[in-house]
Amino acid sequence: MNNFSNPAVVVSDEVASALEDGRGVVALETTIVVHGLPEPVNLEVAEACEAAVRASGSIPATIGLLDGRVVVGLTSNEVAQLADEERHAAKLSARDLGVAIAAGRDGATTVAGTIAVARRSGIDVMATGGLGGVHRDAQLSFDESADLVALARYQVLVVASGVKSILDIGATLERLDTLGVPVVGLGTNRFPGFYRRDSGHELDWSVLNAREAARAFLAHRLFSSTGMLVANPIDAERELSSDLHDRALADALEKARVLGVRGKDVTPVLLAEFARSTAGVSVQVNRDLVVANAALAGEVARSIAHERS
Ligand code: PSU
Ligand code: MN
Repeated sequence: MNNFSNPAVVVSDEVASALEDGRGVVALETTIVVHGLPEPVNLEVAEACEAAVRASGSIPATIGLLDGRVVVGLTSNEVAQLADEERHAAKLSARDLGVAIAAGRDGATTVAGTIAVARRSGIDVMATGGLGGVHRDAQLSFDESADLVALARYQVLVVASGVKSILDIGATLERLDTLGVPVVGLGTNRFPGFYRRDSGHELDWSVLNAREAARAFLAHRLFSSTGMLVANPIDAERELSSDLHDRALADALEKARVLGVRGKDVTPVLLAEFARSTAGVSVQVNRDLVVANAALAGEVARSIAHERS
């Protein structure tokens, strides 16, 4: 089944039959693989996320654009093609999809781009590392990730380890409030700070497990057309130490300021500087949290499928 019935979108046989059978399906993004993590860990993460979703009893649907066709359920070969630097895959938010399709481009989808595709394909759940958010200088730059508006627009449950600490976390939570997007901690009422378990911000709501998250989302959908954020903190023994974190954060913000980066490049530059400053430790933490989020998303998708049947 192809809900798009449009040649610009190709749904893999495995994903199409999982959707038809009412099984849990988890959308996975590709920006993290192409623009967020260095080689060779990026491709290992893509594989590990798919394996984690399968181990939770759901089917992964990695999403990206190849030669102007949106693929829902990329093979690992196709992910590797996208990540090949020579192909210069673009970073695609929701607004970029149509233009990139028409231009016949390759592209990696962000959270916003991925949930736009997921929603239209009938996929309810997505996993990522950290949601995009409001940048620290947003009052001057107006830089607020389109991920926030996309979550308000597309009814998809996103599992993330909060938002990256490079952002203005308090402002991001305020925007999610305004946009009507519920934020629910998994086993915690503290909002996670990506590399660290606790960003210092409290949450109004928490759930104990994937099943409760699934039920909350199904109930939310009775009254609202927005998505929902399930905030899953990294394991305590895997988080970045506060010393290392604070030093890397200062380095990263300074680097971005000196380079004067703008727009789409801001997040990749900050993440790369974090990796340099922590001698790769932040990459390992990022890897671990994304894979854990994929596993949780797999459980949530399976619970949603179960509750509906
Ligand atoms: N999570 C990660 N690494 C990433 C991202 C998320 O662990 O690179 C990506 C996602 O694709 C997210 C994007 O949508 O960062 C945010 O980019 P921007 O701030 O330009 O909206
Ligand atoms: Mn931005």
